[in-house]
Amino acid sequence: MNKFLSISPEVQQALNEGGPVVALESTIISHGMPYPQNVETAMRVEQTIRDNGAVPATIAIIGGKLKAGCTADEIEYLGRKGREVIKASRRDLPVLVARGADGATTVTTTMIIAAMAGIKVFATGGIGGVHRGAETTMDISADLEELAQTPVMVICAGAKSILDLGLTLEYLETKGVPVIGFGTDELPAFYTRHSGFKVDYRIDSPEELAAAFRAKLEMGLHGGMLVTNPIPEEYSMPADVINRAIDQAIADANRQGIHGKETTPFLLARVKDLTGGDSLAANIQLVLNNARLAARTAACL
Ligand code: PSU
Ligand code: MN
Repeated sequence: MNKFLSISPEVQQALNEGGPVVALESTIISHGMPYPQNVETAMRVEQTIRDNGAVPATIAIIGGKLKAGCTADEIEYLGRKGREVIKASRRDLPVLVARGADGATTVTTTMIIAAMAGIKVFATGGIGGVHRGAETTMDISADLEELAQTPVMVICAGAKSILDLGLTLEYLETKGVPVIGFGTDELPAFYTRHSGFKVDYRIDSPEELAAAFRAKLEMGLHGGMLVTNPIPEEYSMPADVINRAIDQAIADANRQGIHGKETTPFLLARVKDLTGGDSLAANIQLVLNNARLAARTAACL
């Protein structure tokens, strides 16, 4: 085991026994939702994974240690500190670890640490991607590069239209990342079930998700697999409401000169404010839905 990694006893035992484990990210806790809903949601997501027969491993960087499996106290700490915790992507790891600092892991760093620990399935809300206007800003999330190289299945609810969804799919195609729709042919757009873009393949069962990913691993093809799981109909938002809020949030970000790693957290917080909390309720439900599917899929692997 590598000296930077700290695996909780419960997660280690499940891994030793070959039992199902599901990784969870911490940027969604500290930067993706407000306190205290962030901590409540993180704990509900862990419970949902347990209820579906798997062990949750919330991933974060605490005191310079790469943690696979956070305690309730650590989750509370990350949630309470919120945006004061450094949002840690791949490029942040060397300095944070050397300094013994804390970091909230994005999809990228959660994949890296999950792979180090031997965890194959990871549930989250939404991934980063190619931002609108990337043809001039070059703002493309490191999440896409990580999906290209690190062997973890990422189960999400698609991507928000704060991104350019068409360009995000093109990028994933170039990088050889399979994009699967769970029970759908269409890429879900996070708050809504529809984007107008097609996924590569529709898969209808956790067994087949596991079989496809196992085949990828056994062939030695590096990189991950992106599973997009639409938000349950009853929790999805009206497309016009959410799209108006997103357009407004992007205009605000441009006017305020928001850029770099601040862009995504700014847009998420602004959309939440503009929709009066409805988007937060939808966000919580889709994460729980992804946690259920991830636990069932991990059990098949
Ligand atoms: N998209 C969401 N919710 C999130 C994120 C993205 O709908 O919480 C977070 C994830 O941690 C993701 C990160 O990995 O933002 C992407 O940030 P960036 O666009 O700066 O790469
Ligand atoms: Mn970016």
